[in-house]
Amino acid sequence: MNSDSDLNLLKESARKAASLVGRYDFVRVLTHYDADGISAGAIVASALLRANKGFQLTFLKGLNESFEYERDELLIFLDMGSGYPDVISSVEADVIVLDHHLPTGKINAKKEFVHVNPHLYGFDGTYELSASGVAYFFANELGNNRDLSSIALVGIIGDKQKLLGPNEEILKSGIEWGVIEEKPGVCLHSGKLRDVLSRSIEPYLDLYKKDDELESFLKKAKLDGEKEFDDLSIDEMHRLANAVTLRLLKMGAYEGVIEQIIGRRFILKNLPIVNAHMLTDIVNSCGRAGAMGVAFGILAGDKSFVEKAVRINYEYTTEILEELAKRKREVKEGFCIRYLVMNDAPSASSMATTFSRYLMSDKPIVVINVKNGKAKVSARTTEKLSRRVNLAEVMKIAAEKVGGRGGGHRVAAGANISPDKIDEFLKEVDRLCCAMLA
Ligand SMILES: [Mn+2]
Repeated sequence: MNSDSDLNLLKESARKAASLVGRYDFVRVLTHYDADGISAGAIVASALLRANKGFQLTFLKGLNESFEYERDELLIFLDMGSGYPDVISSVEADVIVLDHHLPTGKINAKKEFVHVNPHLYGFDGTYELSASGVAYFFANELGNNRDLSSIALVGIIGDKQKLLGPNEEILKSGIEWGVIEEKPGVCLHSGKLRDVLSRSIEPYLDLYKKDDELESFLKKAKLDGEKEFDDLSIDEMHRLANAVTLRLLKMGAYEGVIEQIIGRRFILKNLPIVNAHMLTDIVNSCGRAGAMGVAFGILAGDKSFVEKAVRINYEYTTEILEELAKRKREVKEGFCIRYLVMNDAPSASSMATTFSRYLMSDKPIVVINVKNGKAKVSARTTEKLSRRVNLAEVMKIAAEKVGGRGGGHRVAAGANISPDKIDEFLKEVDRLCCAMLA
């Protein structure tokens, strides 16, 4: 933890960003398509709208993708930029970067430039502030936008952060403003308990299509599978929390997961889906499915998108649950890592996250998905292992060695490489992880 003065410096830099916006009538916003990026986009869009600024919002998979702009525009990059100093340095327009990825080099901006990133002010951007949180502080320098704290929480949960430091301040601010409510219990989706448990991915309980196991789970916990999660009594919620904890421990899940999902859950009182945990999963799956507009609509408060978003989430979840069951046996052992190479799979990153958090938490895992002639790499590990292994470094070095590009966070990183270099890349990743773990 750090002192308050650090957060004041971050806010000061957010204020500089806000005053740069003051010089423009129109802003071009580029954001990432995951839950944190979409939340950051929704926060910045609302704040710009309220400040009477025109804007265009574009979703990108990353800065490997090209983007267009005019030289007399202001560009705001959300949830990206800090790890791509060369791309940001090449932009011939005024630029604001609101990001939380580890800054990897010096940015030599061509014009006006404001960089707001928790790492620059002594905070850990992996756990203490996400892009949606940075966007929240920026929005509150543009005006009073404290009601947007509920959207910031979606990004915080989406990036699996902790409610510490600046994140804790955002949570407090949301509770004070009456848009977030904290309740005791376990973080699961709303719905019939039986469906909720069997279809849960975060936490993954490994009860999908395991009807007998699910029934005995319910019976042991003295819970009625037909009951709605939202209608559980305090006692029932308590028994559910205990049963989920026990199951996770038996599965060999990473112990840090338990403190994240057991104890308290959050209600977002000013959004169309009030279960924070469920909304985060829905926003995430809409992003994965390429339906960023649907997720954005919900975060902007539009109820008419809910039905479509819930359907997208259902389909996405089914795909992931089927894929997890099928691929579990295909995971291979390296010396210091595990890895899985897939072709045309729905999502490498969700698979990597679930394996690392719930099923194989004792070694870093690297999941590669080959699609359209490109190999997309997702690497994940636990917070505990990340004290020794820095996956951002590993991905960067190994990808560059084979002519690709990589980076990210210590616990969660990625790379893009050429499919014919996969073996060489994996060898280098394993070697680097062994060296760091030694
Ligand atoms: Mn993020």
